[in-house]
Amino acid sequence: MSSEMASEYAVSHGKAKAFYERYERKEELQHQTHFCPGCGHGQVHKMLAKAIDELGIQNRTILVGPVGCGVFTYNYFDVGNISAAHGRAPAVATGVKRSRPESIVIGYQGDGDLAAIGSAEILHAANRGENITVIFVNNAIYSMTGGQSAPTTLLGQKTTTTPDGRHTATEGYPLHVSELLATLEAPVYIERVGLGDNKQIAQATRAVRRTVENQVRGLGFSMVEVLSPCPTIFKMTPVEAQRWVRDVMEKTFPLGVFRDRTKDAQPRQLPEAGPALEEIPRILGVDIEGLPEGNAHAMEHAAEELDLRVRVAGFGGQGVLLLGEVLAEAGLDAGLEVSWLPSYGPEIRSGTSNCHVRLARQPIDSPLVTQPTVLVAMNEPSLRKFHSSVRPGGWILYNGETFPSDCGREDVHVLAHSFTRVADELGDARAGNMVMLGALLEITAVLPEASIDAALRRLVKSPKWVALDERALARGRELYRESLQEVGHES
Ligand SMILES: Cc1ncc(C[n+]2csc(CCOP(=O)(O)OP(=O)(O)O)c2C)c(N)n1
Ligand code: SF4
Ligand SMILES: [Mg+2]
Repeated sequence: MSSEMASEYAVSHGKAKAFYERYERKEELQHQTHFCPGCGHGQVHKMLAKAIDELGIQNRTILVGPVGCGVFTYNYFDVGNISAAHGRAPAVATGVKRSRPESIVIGYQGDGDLAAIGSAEILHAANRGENITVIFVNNAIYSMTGGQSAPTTLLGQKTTTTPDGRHTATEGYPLHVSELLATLEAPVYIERVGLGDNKQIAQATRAVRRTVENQVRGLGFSMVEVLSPCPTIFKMTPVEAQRWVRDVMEKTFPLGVFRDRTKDAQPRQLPEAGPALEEIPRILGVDIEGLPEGNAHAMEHAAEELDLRVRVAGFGGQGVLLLGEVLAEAGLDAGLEVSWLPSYGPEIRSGTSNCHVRLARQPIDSPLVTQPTVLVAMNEPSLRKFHSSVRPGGWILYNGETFPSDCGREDVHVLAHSFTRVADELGDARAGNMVMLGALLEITAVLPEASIDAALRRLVKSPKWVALDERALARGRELYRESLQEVGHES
């Protein structure tokens, strides 16, 4: 073997320089990523980091991350990072590349992100021939949100939204994004690769590098589509998922190069720098003197009004979202302004779940609750995560017999109890959420019981569960009243 060949085949271990030394995402997980074992995203991340290293572009790379399981690109890649709204990476990448043409701008997207909600953005960025790189990780499903069908879901493939399998009559045909974009004039390079076996992985590594290199050479729009396993949602072992990509997925999505104009393409002319910011009002003929300063005081008037901000957090399966929904529905029934915002963790494995609920008399400006007046912590990790965010004078309801002393605060009220055990004694531990809700309702006293009853009956269909939940709510109210007596107050 020649020394040149030997270096091509040399195995190198170690982390690419384009990755951070430590991942600061979570204190306890700094040595690993959030991806499940066998996830294709992890492999594609490595390929991209390697390409950035090899091309020596780390200092001028700007990575535009997606919403989906690839959302944490900014935790892993030590480059410039931007998080785009779901599907918008090609539009964001366009803006970045045009304003910083010397940068290497890479959009990273899943199939839900790119082929569903972001189908317009990718189509037009490709059609304009933007000089950007797109890494498209196609696992034929919405993984992060738990397995709904995507435009790339295969015919017959069962998903949570196509439980009998995808049918052409109802969901149409799998969308062939690479082939579709290759019908456009402008794109310079489009290839579909897979992660189905080692040979495919080697080809994918080359293709990822090539799409980045094309941009370094200034050639124009390049995209690599990577058929990728998601063992968790496919409900397969990592090896089975990898084989499925090769033996099943590839039949619908053949691998290959669909467009290669890199030989003839001329480096794209960079647009001339735009006018200086201060020049813009003059060009537009706008007089900026005397424009209003903005409405910074708009919220002040709502201060004394009802403004209940609740954060509910726990493990998936504890009824976190339902607790929030009952609260919000009851608020609606009582004629209040309400918002309910669920928040799922992107990693299916740890299965955390939390939601934000606001009840107010004034219109609600944002559904986000970053500083709750009441925190309902259904497990210890949630308490640890959110206890410091509670507003002074607010409440923490904690599902645990003893409140961890290092989470104590002088300036908030605490009600700690094993609400799950109480529910278990009532008939089913899963009603622990309603025991906690009962305590919350008694503490806050903002909602009439009739509204709670109406909400419960709307959201819980089984009469058996409605009856149990009502007992749980009543017991939660009692627990709060009893706690007042214990500390010598009379309610
Ligand atoms: C505007 C908007 N709509 C919907 C969602 C919910 N959502 C989050 S990720 C996702 C789909 C993810 O699927 P995909 O892009 O294929 O990524 P994967 O998790 O499979 O890698 C959806 C619909 C969202 N976050 N924002
Ligand atoms: S759910 Fe699927 S796509 Fe998401 S991290 Fe796990 S294996 Fe990867
Ligand atoms: Mg997907």
